[in-house]
Amino acid sequence: PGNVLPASVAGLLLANAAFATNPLIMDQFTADPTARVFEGKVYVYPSHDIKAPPGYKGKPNWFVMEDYHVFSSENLTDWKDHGVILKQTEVAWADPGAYAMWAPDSVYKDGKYYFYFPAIAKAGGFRIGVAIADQPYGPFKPQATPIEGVKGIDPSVFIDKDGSAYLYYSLDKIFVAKLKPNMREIEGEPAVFDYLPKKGLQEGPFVFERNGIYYLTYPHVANKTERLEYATATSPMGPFKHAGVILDEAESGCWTVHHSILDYRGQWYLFYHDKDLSPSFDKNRAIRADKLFFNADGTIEKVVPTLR
Ligand code: FUB
Repeated sequence: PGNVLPASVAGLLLANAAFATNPLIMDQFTADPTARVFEGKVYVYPSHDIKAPPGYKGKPNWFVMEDYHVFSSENLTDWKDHGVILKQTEVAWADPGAYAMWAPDSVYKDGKYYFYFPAIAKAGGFRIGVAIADQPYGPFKPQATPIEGVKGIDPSVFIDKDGSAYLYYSLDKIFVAKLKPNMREIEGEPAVFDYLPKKGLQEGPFVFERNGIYYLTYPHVANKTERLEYATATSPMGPFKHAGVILDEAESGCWTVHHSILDYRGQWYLFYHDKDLSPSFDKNRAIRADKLFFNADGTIEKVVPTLR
C-alpha cells in the first residue's frame, strides 16, 4: 500500500528516534548492565541490587544480589522484564547465602546463549560460572562447576570476527583468557594486563571492536570514585594503550560505574548505572543508557549523561 514506509526507511527512522529514557528500569534496582543485540532487539543483562533480606549475614551496607533478570527493548524506552533467569540457589557450586551474584554478561555462539556470572563459591572466593540457554531470555542452565583456572569478578566476553572468544575479568587487575570453542573452558593460563594503571583499577572490563580497533573500557579510580576510561589495541589480547576518559566521575557520588557499549541500528550507546532511585545509598543502583560518539580518528567523545 502507498502509505506504508519501505522496511529500510522505517528502520532508519526508528534508529534515529531510538533514545533512552533514564533510568531504564523503574520498578527494581538494577546495576552493571551488559547490553547485547540479539534477534534484532537490545537485551540488557544487569545485576540486581536488593535490600538485605531477613537473616542476611554478609557485609553490612554492601552489595546484596541473589538473582538475575533480563530486560529487552526495541526502542530503549519500553522495556520487557523477562523475569528471573538465574538464582544463587540454582548454582551447585555457589554459596547460597553469599548474595554475591555480581556483574554478568551474555553472548551468543553457534545456536546457544552463554551467560557468564560471578558468585562466591562454597569453597570460598569469587569464581565465574557459565549458564547456557537456547533463547536470550533463558531458561539458563548453570554448569555444575565454575570455569577452571579463573578466579575473579565481572566476566565479559568478546567474540572476534574469526569466531575466537575471549574472557575478560577482574581481581584487582584486569585479566584475559581465550575461551575454548565450547565456551565453558579457557585455553592455557589467563594473562594479566599489568601495564594498565596499577592502582584503582579493580573491576568491570568490557571489550568491543570497531573499524579494526579493539577498545578495552574499564572503571578507574583516578580521584575519589570510578570514572570510565579506555585503552586501544590492534588485537583483543593487547597490548592496550590508554586513550582517554569516556565518562567522568558521577556528580551523584555513585562509587561504581560498571558499563557496556554497543552499536544498535547504527547508533552507539553506553550502558552504565548511577543511583537515581536511591540517592542516599549507592549499592542500590539504576541502569541508564546514553548515546556515544566516535571522532574520525577512532577516539571516543566523552558521554553526556542524561536523565529522563
Ligand atoms: O555490582 C557489584 C560490583 O560493583 C560489580 O561487580 C562491580 O563492577 C561494581 O559495579
